[in-house]
Amino acid sequence: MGGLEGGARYSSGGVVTGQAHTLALPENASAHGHRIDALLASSHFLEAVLAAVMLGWLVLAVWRFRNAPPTAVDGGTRRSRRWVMALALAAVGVVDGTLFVRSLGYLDEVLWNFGPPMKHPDTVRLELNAHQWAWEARYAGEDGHFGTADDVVTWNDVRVPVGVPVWVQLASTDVVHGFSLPNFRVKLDAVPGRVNQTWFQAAREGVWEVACYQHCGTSHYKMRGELTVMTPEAYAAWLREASRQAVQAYDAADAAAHWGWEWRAAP
Ligand SMILES: [Cu+2]
Repeated sequence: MGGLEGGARYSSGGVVTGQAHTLALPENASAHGHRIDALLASSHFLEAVLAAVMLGWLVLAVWRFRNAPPTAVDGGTRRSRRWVMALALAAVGVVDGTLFVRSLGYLDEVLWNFGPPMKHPDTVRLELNAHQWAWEARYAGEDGHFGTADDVVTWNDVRVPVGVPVWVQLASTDVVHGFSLPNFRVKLDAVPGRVNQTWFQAAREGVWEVACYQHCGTSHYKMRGELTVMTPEAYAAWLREASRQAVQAYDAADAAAHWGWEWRAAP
């Protein structure tokens, strides 16, 4: 067992049930995570090529000049300087250029594209409040509005249906936290005084880790929740029941429990 760190997959009882890794990354459970993995894989590949070329060049130089007397380095000839400049620029252009273009594609099509969560009729809207040291989640409940008696509030227990966009609005009540779903390649800063937004879509059912990636105080290591990806039917049944119970337990005088906000427009 590899322990819980690194985005282990575990059952709802908190027991590790298995870890499948590609490229030493946590198992990908999201619809878009493979694009991040592909970016990492392509940069690793290009770096390996660069390292091989540089090492090869070094070995070649040592072998070729093995019997030459040592001479002071004077910066080489104009021609050799041009060669070095051209190769360095080509390396930066190819490696960083590839990463830049593919990252822009990801930003345009996924990360900064709130079209899918805005258009999908079953999008789950989720307000998340980071604390020292827990994740509090708020769902609008049966009425579809935040800030009403039937809002469902959970602690370290985020539930979403599989296959639909999950639109997250994230805040913090104390210090800067980092909302991280390692298995979904999702990271977002939780900053006091502002609401940050992101979205993701689960590709399969399971129980996954909700982690804090920002050191946020003495018990930062305990700041961990579970993300349960359910069938749409199970999710709907859970939300209906939790919403019904929330109405019964609602206490208008409990100001601390009313931390939600009006749902914001897409950034
Ligand atoms: Cu934290």
